[in-house]
Amino acid sequence: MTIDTKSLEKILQKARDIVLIGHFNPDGDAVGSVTAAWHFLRAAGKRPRIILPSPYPETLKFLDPDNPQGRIIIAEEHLEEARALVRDADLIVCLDHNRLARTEYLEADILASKAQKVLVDHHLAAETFRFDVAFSTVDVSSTCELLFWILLSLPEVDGDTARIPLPCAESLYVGMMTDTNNFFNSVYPDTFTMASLLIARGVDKDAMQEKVLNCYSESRTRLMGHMIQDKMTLLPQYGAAYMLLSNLEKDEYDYRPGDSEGFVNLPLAIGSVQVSALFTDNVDGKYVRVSLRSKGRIDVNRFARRFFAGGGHRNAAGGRLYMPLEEVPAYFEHALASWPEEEKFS
Ligand SMILES: [Mn+2]
Repeated sequence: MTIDTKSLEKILQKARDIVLIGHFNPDGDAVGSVTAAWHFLRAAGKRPRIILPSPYPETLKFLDPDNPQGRIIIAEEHLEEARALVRDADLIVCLDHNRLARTEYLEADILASKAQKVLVDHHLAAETFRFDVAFSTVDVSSTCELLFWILLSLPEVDGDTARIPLPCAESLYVGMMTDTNNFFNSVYPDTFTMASLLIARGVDKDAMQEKVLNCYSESRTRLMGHMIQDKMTLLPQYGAAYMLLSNLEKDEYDYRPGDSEGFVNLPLAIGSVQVSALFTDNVDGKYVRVSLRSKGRIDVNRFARRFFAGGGHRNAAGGRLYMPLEEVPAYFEHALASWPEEEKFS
């Protein structure tokens, strides 16, 4: 895949202080894309900084650049520092989110900043009009894959992956690996090309898997068992299943950010389940986080937009509900019952 990067090249030439911003509740693709961009820009002589709105999973800590200037700044914990960086940047790059609102605390600051703004994202209906340059397509596995093809198209790389620093290549691989659920979904022919090129570049695929997928705590694996055994409800009339995760249970199982990553996929292993939902109390208890997954042509992106104030992709979407967790099952059933037939499939 080649990408026209001319307008980006012009912006990059002039920029020195570059702020890379991921989304709230960062996943592997968010952390992978901001750290990959950091390593690339740093090697290119720029002064990049990374901001994530909220803490990210501990299993991804190894991607955090081991450098005081690379340290990821969590806006939730260091809001003034994050705001100052956004204000003083020459260039802001938003990665892996389609709406500035997904930066949670920083939307107004980003809009007010005089910095040039670039978007790199793979979600539907991105706010491209808010950016000077926007790379936005849904025909890639992940933001990391899109970023990989952008980097490869830049003249200083010119298709030669040897010119991509190894830590950058590792971050790109991890973002693609996590967003595809380790090549389980959202994989395109180019995704395998990317994986092949990155492995040839020196990325240790097995080591990445080991660090990201096999380094959870005991309590996380026990929580997973508890969710399947005690918290999963099937609604056969809708081919649906859902699980509820309360803040009380999070305490009981010593929950860390990212621990419920992948839980929403578990019910899909059941042949009759076509749609799966995970409802999680947010840390502050102010709302319920909604994760949705589906099989085949069932479109949970449109489902999330209509009923859960969110969106995403056809088979993976999310949103929020402002109601107590115990009211969610009735709302979910109501949503399934009133989901218009013409919106179910895409
Ligand atoms: Mn992503």
